Amino acid sequence: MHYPITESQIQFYEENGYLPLPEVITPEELADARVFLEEALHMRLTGGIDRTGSSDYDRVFLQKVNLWRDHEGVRRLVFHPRLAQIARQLSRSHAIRLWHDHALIKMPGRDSRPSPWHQDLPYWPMNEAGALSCWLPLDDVDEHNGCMHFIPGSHRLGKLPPINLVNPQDIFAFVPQECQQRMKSPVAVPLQAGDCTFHNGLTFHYAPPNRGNQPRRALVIIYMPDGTTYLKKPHCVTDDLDLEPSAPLTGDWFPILARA
Ligand SMILES: O=C(O)CCC(=O)C(=O)O
Repeated sequence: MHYPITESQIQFYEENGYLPLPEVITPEELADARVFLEEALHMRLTGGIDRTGSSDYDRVFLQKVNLWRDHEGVRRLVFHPRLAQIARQLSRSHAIRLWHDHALIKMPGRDSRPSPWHQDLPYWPMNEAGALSCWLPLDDVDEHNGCMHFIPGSHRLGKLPPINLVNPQDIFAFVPQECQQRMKSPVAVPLQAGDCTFHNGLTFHYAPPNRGNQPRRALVIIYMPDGTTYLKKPHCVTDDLDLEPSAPLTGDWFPILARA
């Protein structure tokens, strides 16, 4: 099934730096995704997600990167042509590659911490902007259990310093004075499981603590336009790949998932 994206949705994404989309996966795909994610996490976390999560970082979210490498069902979801084609259209690229996936599980309870306001691109070893994330919750999300919040238009500020997710700096302190007022209008995006948001790697985003009583499970698929090149800096995905500075990010780790 193709998911039609209109020119006005692309323009909304370009203007605001994010785009919510309803029902990007079917109820059957959602049911499978929940099983696959659970299985993949069990392979990485001894005892499963309910038995881990005591570090300060884990209280922001349990993060497991590149589950597609471990689990065939997760791989099919991460490589899903419908989602990749949306990413390609929003980035107006001729071809879109996988950067990586990660599961972000925000555990419930009094210890749960917010995902602080940050941009993603400052963490990533890429010279160009343009990479974008599909944030796909496998549970219904709202302000009570950790839905995403965005600052519309914040991606146009360009790349700011990376934010420490455990002891966060105030990202708004890096915003020039004349833009401060505009940057203070966050939009909360509650979603049903199976809906998603796409956001640009430069868009400021945040999620509140999970005050519900179940883990908030999100699978995030991160895409980059074909032609994105390597910026030499530490990152768990590229550290062992022996890449030359400015080499295009290509090959088995970064497959093309959709073409025009
Ligand atoms: O899921 C969250 O709490 C934060 C998500 C996030 O930071 C991201 O997808 O880049």
